[in-house]
Amino acid sequence: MNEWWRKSVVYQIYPKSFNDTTGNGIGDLQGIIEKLDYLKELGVDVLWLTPVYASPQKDNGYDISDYYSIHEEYGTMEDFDQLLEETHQRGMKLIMDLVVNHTSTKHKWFKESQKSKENPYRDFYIWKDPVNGEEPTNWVSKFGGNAWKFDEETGQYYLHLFDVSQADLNWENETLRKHVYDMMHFWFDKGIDGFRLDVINLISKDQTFPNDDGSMAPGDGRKFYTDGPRVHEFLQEMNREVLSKYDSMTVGEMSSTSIEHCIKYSNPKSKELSMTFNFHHLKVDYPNGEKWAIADFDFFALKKILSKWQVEMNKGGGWNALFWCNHDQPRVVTRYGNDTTYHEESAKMLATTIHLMQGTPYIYQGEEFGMTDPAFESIDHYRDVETLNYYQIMKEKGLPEEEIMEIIKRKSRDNSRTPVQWNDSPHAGFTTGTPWIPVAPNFKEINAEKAVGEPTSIFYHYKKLITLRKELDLVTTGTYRILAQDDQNVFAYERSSNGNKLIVINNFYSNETSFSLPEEWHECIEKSKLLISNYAEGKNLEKTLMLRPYESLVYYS
Ligand code: TEU
Repeated sequence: MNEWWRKSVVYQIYPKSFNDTTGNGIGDLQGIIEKLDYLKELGVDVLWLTPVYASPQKDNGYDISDYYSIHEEYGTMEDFDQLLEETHQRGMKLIMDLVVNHTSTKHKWFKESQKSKENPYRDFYIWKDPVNGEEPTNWVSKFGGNAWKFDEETGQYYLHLFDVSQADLNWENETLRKHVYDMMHFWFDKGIDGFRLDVINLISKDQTFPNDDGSMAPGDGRKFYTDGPRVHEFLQEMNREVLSKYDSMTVGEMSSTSIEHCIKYSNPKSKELSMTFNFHHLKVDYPNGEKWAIADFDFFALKKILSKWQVEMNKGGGWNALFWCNHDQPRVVTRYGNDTTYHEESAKMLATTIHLMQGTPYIYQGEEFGMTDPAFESIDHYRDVETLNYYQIMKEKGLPEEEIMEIIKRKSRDNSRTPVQWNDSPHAGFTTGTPWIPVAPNFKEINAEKAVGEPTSIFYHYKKLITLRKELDLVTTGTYRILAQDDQNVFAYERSSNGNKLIVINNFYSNETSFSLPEEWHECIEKSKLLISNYAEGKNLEKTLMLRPYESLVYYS
């Protein structure tokens, strides 16, 4: 197997917000088919679809009620087969989302499980007796509140690390695991090219189910199920039973993980997954680890974290998924860039920063032409279950409405879930009906059609970065080294391999700043070539470079 995914670029599609062809305000599979040529033009290799299975949509498809059928609003299994075929015809691959830490409580397994303690499906989920008349542990759900829900019928609680409608599966049960593997075979037999595995490092729980003493946060609980006791064993079994039989790629979404574990998950020797997502670089704007609070991002922490993962994953033989954006994160140009005065410059700079690192880059729909957070002012515009829960929690804490809305505006997962801005027609060309969530107000200035029509747009910057990865092996294989670590404005690094090297220099701020080239690079000045930059006029490499706001320069020697 040639590990093609090491040289690939992945594009993430959130179908609900991608493109609607029926006019019901919800994106669909035919809508994706309609845009395949656009994606081919961008140059991406793999499409990742977030869940399109049957679902009550409490968490936009991450609550699955049937793994074997397509959610009605998205289309039919025939539409899916057509999408897969047309994707392959264009030389691209397709991966699905595998959500097997939990199912919807509307899944038939859960419905059976709920019937009685003796039901054969009872043990597919995590049921526990009350302790002193209360919840079995003090663990909190990621969407707020206690993570256990009492069921009157049988007098026990079930565990839900996410929404109350997302019941955690019991991976200790061998029959359940077999059911999961059978389902994976079903999709592979259709011809899909792999899976993104949702919160896969949470599947193995500490079987003693202890209370959390609150050393991280009150009732946090994470240490009892994150990278849990049998997680590697389960993934090795999944690899043996399923993954090893196909030429596929897998990317595990790893909540609050560590480098040591990610090396194990993604080193080919452990026979688990191809690569991992981690989120440490996206928590540098969480004051004291708290998501629902506002702080400027910590630039030194950002450089340090990304660099550490570059170096150590490589050393340990692991493989990083590289990304700034996904459907759970605010838009990066608003978050770490500048979405007003330097929209284009900062969007390109951020793209260059991540795309020339080692790993497999992911582009989230709309990122390729600089979509921003929508800055909705009213809670009525928000749809996400986590956002709505935290709105209530913050209200109950007594925070003033204005402050709550300021936090939600910056932090809500809906920031990335507004419809893709295709053009400047009503609803940005996403739908002829009423979109399920409003379109961001800036769609007339920021949209795909405009970007494709301008040769210097963000879109073509992404396209060029994708091409560079294809042309220069160094981007995939080269050694990473951070430069000017203490610089307060610049994130610079070097990639080198077999006597060739790249220097990537990025100004992360709106002020001008000077950058002193490291000594070892002085002898390369003459023969260095500017590969990609984000201002119309480039510049030659010099001992001291004056960098314009958000300027990004990449030289090859
Ligand atoms: O997300 C898991 C996860 O831990 C987060 O990124 C989550 O959105 C965050 O903790 C909230 O602050 C995955 C999916 O990407 C997400 O959309 C689902 O809601 C979640 O799993 C449950 O399936």
